[in-house]
Amino acid sequence: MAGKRTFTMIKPDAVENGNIGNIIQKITDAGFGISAMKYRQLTTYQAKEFYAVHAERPFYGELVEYMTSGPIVAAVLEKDNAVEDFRKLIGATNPAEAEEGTIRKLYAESIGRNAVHGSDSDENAEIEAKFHFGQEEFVN
Ligand code: DAT
Ligand code: MG
Repeated sequence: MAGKRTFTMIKPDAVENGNIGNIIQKITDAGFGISAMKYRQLTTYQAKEFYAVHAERPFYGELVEYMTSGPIVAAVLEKDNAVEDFRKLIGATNPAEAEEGTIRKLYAESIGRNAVHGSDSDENAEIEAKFHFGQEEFVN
């Protein structure tokens, strides 16, 4: 289903700050359906694997530590043009540069603690969805 699905995580800062409900509301208000969702704590191994593409970046260690600092909400979202529309909804990686009304502008603390993840391509959306969910966990 190319173009129809994206993958998101509500990251530890947003969970800690009590923003799970606010963020899910923004997502559903924007017209995304939820195909799968779970509340989970990532292990260091899982966080390293999920962000393996950033392994050489200077912030990798900090990123893995942060992503394992508390529970996250992982979800697969459905909508036409899901990847691009969701990246618009979350805003720039650095909340200081994110547009007004975007999820990161509203709820992120900093570039390193930026409230939500959104897949950057259809291919990565499928890889990331499969990383977190088995086929039986999808409602559609
Ligand atoms: P995005 O999450 O917008 O796709 P990315 O894939 O470039 O951004 O980076 C993944 C995550 O790594 C990002 O959400 C937060 C962290 N990160 C990126 N750049 C950073 C930086 N300069 N300092 C600290 N953390 C950073
Ligand atoms: Mg990215």
